[in-house]
Amino acid sequence: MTYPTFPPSTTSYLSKYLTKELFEALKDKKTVNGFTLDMAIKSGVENLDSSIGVYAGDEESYELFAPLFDKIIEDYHGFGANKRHKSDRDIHNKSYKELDSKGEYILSTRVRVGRNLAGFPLGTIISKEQRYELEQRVVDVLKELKGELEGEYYPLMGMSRETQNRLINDHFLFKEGDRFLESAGLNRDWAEGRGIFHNYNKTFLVWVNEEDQLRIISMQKGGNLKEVFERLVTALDAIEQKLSFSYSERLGYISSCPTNLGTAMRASVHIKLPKLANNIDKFNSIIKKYHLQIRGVDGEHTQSKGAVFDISNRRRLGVTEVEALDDIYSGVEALIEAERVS
Ligand code: ADP
Ligand code: IOM
Repeated sequence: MTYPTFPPSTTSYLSKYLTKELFEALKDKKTVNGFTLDMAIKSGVENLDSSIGVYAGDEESYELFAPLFDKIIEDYHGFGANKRHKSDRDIHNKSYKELDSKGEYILSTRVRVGRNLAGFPLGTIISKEQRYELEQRVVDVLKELKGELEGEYYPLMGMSRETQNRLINDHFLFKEGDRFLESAGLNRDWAEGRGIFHNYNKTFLVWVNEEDQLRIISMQKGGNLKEVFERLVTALDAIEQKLSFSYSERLGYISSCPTNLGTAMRASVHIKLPKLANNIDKFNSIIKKYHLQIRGVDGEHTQSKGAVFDISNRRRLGVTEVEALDDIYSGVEALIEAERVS
């Protein structure tokens, strides 16, 4: 393996922080599960338009390759190496109101967390047998959920192309063939051991074995962030009784991409902002002030359509779930106000 060089136009965190010295110091290290620097950086080396460009293979990767990962983590999350993550998902004394009671701006609200099972390597290096074993364990737990969360698991293997496309177009299912995940090893043996669980009205969903082993999702039409978050917490409380997740005292929930450490939570709205779309400076200043992120309507690495944007909390580590929720709540409130008076 030789030191990768990046064209000057590359903006990934990998290209920013992987110095030749760091590369030389880390290139021969290997975690107990066999994860190497080469594997960690492959996605960013092959995809120059990556925003981050690195993935982990297991919890140990974050310690062994800390000289690289910690720089990226500090820059992305503002979380220094001496900090410790804290969790708090109790919103009972929060007075979140419906963000868009007349339904003029917000189309839908979604809150997801990423989770990976303790005792398994992450998806980047998990074996096919382990992936199937993990899928079975997870499905056994999800099938026991009751009440509003009750639903069914649909494996990707054997799902018709038509059903798959419908679920993707309706924003319920992950896409196929993501080149960033492909380079990271996360699409190996596609579609084996992957699938989606959802309740009957598709307000609670679990993706199995995509970028993270689990993406636990609560979503619905409109802007009721509180209701969406509370449903997610109810589901997490139930699932955590049966599954134990990979968690570090320092970094919180372990995820395959460092952007998702900590809370591993992304709370988003799909929101129509035609006036702000034409006033980019104002739009960006609100996004920056409230620590938000803009994505396109079909998820990461896609464009907005018809002035509808995916707005979410950018910080996930070093803030609690409640603080991340405050970022999105106050930020979206400010965006709507700015759109209204523009
Ligand atoms: P993740 O949120 O897990 O990081 P993506 O950004 O790729 O993943 O989004 C996954 C899917 O979730 C996409 O189809 C995207 O359109 C959909 N999505 C995200 N936020 C919302 C939302 N607020 N309402 C409806 N769909 C959403
Ligand atoms: N989380 C991950 N999909 N992403 C940040 C990849 C990247 O663009 O580097």
